[in-house]
Amino acid sequence: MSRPRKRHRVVIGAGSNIAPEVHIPLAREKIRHAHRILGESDWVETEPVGFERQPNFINGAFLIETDMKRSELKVWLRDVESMLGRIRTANRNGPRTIDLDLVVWDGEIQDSDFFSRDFLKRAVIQLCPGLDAD
Ligand code: PH2
Ligand code: MG
Repeated sequence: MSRPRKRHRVVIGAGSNIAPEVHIPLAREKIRHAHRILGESDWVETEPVGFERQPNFINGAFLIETDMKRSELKVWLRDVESMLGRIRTANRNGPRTIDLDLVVWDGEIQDSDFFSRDFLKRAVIQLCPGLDAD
């Protein structure tokens, strides 16, 4: 008998500045089919960080429960980004249909953007109020 897989609680930060009204719902559907969505932050319009000459973003986050391992989830997130038309260019801060970042894994911050981007911190704290104290 194989052992049951462990469940993990994860916050996925999401952002889009190419047709976000299309790509955020599509991302939600992909996530919903592969994981359990426990919560979703508010979605806010944000000014572009890092590279300014591009449209504003819509940013938010999903709290999910998953039985994927961390490495599996990272690959899965990249696959979803590709399926939703994300094209990777030399500009790491350029426009994108969807960006899905693993921000919190079982209560541990995984992405330093959490500390530098207020909108991301706010979305995460909305989903995991306990993280605020750290
Ligand atoms: N993501 C980036 C670069 N700049 N700016 C905003 N407002 N929101 C983002 O999600 C974002 C960004 C690369 O990860
Ligand atoms: Mg990002």
